[in-house]
Amino acid sequence: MKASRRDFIKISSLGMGGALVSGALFNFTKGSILSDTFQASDSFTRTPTYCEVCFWKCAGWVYKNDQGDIWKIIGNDDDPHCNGRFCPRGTGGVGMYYDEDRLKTPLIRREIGGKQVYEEATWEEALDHIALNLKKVIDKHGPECMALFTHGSGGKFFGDFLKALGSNNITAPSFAQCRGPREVAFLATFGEIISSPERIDIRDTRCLVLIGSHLGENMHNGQVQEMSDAIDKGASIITVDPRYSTAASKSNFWMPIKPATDMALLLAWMNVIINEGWYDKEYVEKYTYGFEQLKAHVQSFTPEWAYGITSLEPEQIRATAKEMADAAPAVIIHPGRHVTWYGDDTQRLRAVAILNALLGSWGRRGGYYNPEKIALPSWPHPPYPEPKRTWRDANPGKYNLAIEVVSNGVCDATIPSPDRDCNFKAWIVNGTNLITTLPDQKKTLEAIQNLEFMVVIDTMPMEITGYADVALPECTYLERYDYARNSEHREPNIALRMPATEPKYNTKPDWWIVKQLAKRMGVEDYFSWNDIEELLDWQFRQVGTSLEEMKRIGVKKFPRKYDDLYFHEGQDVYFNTNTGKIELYSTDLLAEGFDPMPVYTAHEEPPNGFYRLNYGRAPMHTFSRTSNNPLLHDLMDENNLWVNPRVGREWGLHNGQEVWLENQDGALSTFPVKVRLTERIRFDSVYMVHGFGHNNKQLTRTHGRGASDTEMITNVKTDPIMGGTGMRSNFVTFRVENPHKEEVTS
Ligand SMILES: Nc1nc2c(c(=O)[nH]1)N[C@H]1C(S)=C(S)[C@@H](COP(=O)(O)OP(=O)(O)OC[C@H]3O[C@@H](n4cnc5c(=O)[nH]c(N)nc54)[C@H](O)[C@@H]3O)O[C@H]1N2
Ligand SMILES: Nc1nc2c(c(=O)[nH]1)N[C@H]1C(S)=C(S)[C@@H](COP(=O)(O)OP(=O)(O)OC[C@H]3O[C@@H](n4cnc5c(=O)[nH]c(N)nc54)[C@H](O)[C@@H]3O)O[C@H]1N2
Ligand code: SF4
Ligand SMILES: [Mo]
Repeated sequence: MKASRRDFIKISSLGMGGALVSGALFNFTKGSILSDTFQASDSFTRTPTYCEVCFWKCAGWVYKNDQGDIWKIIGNDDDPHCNGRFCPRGTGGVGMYYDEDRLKTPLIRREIGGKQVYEEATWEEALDHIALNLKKVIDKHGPECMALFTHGSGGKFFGDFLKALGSNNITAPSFAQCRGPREVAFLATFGEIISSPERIDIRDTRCLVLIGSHLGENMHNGQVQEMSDAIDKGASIITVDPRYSTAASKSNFWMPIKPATDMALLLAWMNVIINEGWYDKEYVEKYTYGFEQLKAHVQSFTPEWAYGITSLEPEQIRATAKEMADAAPAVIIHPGRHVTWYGDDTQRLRAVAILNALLGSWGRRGGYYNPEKIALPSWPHPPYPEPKRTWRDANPGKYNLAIEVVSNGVCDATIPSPDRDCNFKAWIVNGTNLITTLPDQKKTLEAIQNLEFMVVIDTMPMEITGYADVALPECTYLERYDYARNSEHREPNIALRMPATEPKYNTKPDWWIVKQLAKRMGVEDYFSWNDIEELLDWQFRQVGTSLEEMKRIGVKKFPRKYDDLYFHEGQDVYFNTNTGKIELYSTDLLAEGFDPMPVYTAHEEPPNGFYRLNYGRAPMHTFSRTSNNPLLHDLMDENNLWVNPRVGREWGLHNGQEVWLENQDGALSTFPVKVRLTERIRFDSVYMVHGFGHNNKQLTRTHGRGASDTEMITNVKTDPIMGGTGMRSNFVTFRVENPHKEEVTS
């Protein structure tokens, strides 16, 4: 077989040999969180951190025993993200540090004897090689032909590096594969985005409506805690989910909606709430724009109409509308987070936003609060050069309402096409496993083959690292400083991450990597601090604290500037929309040629013998990043395929049986997945947890365990408003015999 431009490199590195590779370190036993491995000790030292296992970024303390082993991580009591408690993944974060499969030293792709291999390199060699190649791309195509894909803390250093070089094509999958549609929808409605942690006052709510948000499996810490407190205080929970989720099991109402039909339910709820006069009249009158148009618009969307589409009983639709209205304004129709489902997602989230507006929950206790954060100044630097082109020029006329760079837009524009005069030529990929993260793997791989250069910075040998020209090993969050966490909340607060221990192997933090690269690329003026301690201490001193104090306390809270967590009675409020009001009728969407009010459109149905592929989270894993983590792997080592027993009978499937998946376009799963027969999933769908089915053999624990949902997502419904990738219009069928057998024997 001829080598393609960029072969996936499976074999371990060539060259300097085993010196840097230590043997298996610890033999973790089932369920243990280190306690079987290390001696308990009376004398501990503790250092502050914030967790990097997911993006809730809980602040905690890392404890080391007197042998210097990291012993445990626990939550910081002062932290509003976690209130002193970590989720199972956060506790298991120690496994990221101890994982013996980690990337251990820089690797450079070389062609030796016609075969592509990774050669171990020193940091000097790797950084020189990167600088040389980025300069080549810049000289030939301009700096705007570089893009950064990033997810996670170190991204800001690389972002600043790219801006210093003259490109602002900085993108994260957390927009177009995740929360983008809700941000654009809420911005169009209220003039503000939701952001993270979500500004929802679950603590004080009387009714929480979850539309697909599977809290309890989605373990975003503070939110899950507040939900359980709210339940204890008697709040009612309404869960709309085709699957009997953990949240559904805690709910007063479970609405097992037919997948892909939520818009019909939302419109019917509006119809009932408006026609019964259950909306907040004073609020709507004072704060909103377009009520009369909305009222006329929803007249035909009765619960009876919605019943035919959603399969939800009209009586249940009315009863739940009443439940929400009785609780209003202390009601939250949850804005969701991973909301890129069917391609009309911005409009669905507009419907969610409008419903909240009708019930007057925005700006009200138990609804949506007004979050605040402090302004932590940036280290002074020269102005960034003005890029001559941006990702928008590569996607002319598209996604004008996107408020962040659209990752799949950058990916598309990396594949040469006669329709566009600009292509991306170099990618820097930091902390995102694009192969499992972007839908339509074939396209992602095609884009990568068209690159002149790709650098990947990761802690683990993931699928994406196998395609890098240079792979750089970052040390884990337990071994490094990062920028302080500064996210908005009820009270402004900041959190420090500092190293609990020295970096293992030959790994380095992003701040160091970027500073070294900046020097080599002649943009060191933008990073004129000596080291990160100087940078952090300077920043902290601008807001009345210091690195020394932050090391002691980990989290610092600041008083709010204004008493504006909620609206005051009768307060005049200016909303940052074209009309200065909450826009039930969106002037922005209209101006862009889209429906100013949400409409229902039918989505594709599964062909005969196929089932809609539904996917989600497991409490003990985060995407693809934790499946090889020794501690979390012990808690869950593969995903299963949830299949309704009726479907199981039709196919003669039994519990635990391995099946391969094939989708509507003929894509086959590389690995089999075990069937789990359960009434908790509808007969028209199957369900699996995202993040398994790794095909990189260097992930020794998780390679080949379970199946990958991403491999089955080839039909992508792009949201025309903001470019989000709807991923739930894929249908799978079962292959009970190994479809790869022939390939193996031939
Ligand atoms: N099929 C499918 N696709 C999805 C989703 C889905 O459910 N199904 N979910 C979507 C959503 S909601 C999101 S937010 C995105 C998330 O997408 P990603 O952010 O790409 O998530 P991960 O798959 O966890 O990839 C994170 C990468 O960061 C690496 N990493 C971990 N810690 C560090 C670190 O400290 N430093 C560096 N440099 N690297 C680190 C990990 O090893 C891993 O390679 O995926 C989206 N894509
Ligand atoms: N443990 C854990 N927690 C996490 C993460 C993680 O990786 N692990 N990732 C975090 C991130 S970045 C994100 S974005 C969130 C994602 O978490 P959510 O925003 O909660 O995820 P979704 O993918 O929107 O929702 C998944 C749920 O939607 C249901 N569903 C599927 N189709 C439909 C439909 O047509 N209608 C309705 N109403 N429901 C449907 C599924 O059955 C499933 O229960 O989780 C966050 N929390
Ligand atoms: S929710 Fe869990 S994994 Fe996410 S940051 Fe908090 S402790 Fe870490
Ligand atoms: Mo996400």
